[in-house]
Amino acid sequence: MITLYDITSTLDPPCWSPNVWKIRLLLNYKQVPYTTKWISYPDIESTCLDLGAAPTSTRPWDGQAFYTLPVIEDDARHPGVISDSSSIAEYIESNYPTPSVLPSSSRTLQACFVSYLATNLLPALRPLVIPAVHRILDQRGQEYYRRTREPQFGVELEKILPYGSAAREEQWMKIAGVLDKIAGWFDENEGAEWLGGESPVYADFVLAAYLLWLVKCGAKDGWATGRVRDWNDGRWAKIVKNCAPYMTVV
Ligand SMILES: N[C@@H](CCC(=O)N[C@@H](CS)C(=O)NCC(=O)O)C(=O)O
Repeated sequence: MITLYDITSTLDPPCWSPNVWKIRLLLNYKQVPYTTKWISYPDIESTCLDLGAAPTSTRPWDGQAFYTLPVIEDDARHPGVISDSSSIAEYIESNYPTPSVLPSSSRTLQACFVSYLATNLLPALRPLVIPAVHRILDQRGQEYYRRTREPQFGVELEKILPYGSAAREEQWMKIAGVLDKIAGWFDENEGAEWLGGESPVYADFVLAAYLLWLVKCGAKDGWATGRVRDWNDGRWAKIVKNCAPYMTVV
């Protein structure tokens, strides 16, 4: 059985982290049996160290080893502890191959798409979503998040693109620009609901995970007001709806 380590919050169900959503969607889609362990932000490092999970990069705030979730622990295999969402996706695809989400026919193109999301959509979303993440965390998570994120932005979380400011509107427009481009790529395969055509590929779950970040953390002027949700003829709401069968939390 696989254990998926996810970051807890005050939401019900608690999941909100985009990197963990990628893996949860994948496990559910492939119907791989798993359970979830919920970890508070300040406990991620010690949990990873206890499991023997490798760091995934260096911490933006002090250059030390960065321990992150998702991590999976597959007690059926040795070594079965994997960190980093892309390595976890590779592991799940190799060990639970059907239905395939990383076929060799589309692997390179998926890598290009995922890279575009990481370098364009993610940075555009970050200043709008990060202050909203703080609101939904448990108390220890909130304290840790403020302590580690504020130095990166150089201001209090509440002062990052304040509600109603022109800078905030500009940021929403940046997101619209990125999403217009992606919508144009989807239009190249008119009628297809997934990048994978009739069924999803891993890159579909990566896109859905970033949208779910926005949906779940809920900036007050975001998804609930129609921003992103209703853009590009409702394409983004449709993607979230199409992923609903794979959002089960176990
Ligand atoms: N490259 C990693 C990044 C994972 C990541 O950044 N996870 C965040 C939550 S979304 C985390 O665990 N941060 C730990 C911290 O800030 O201490 C992946 O794709 O899994």
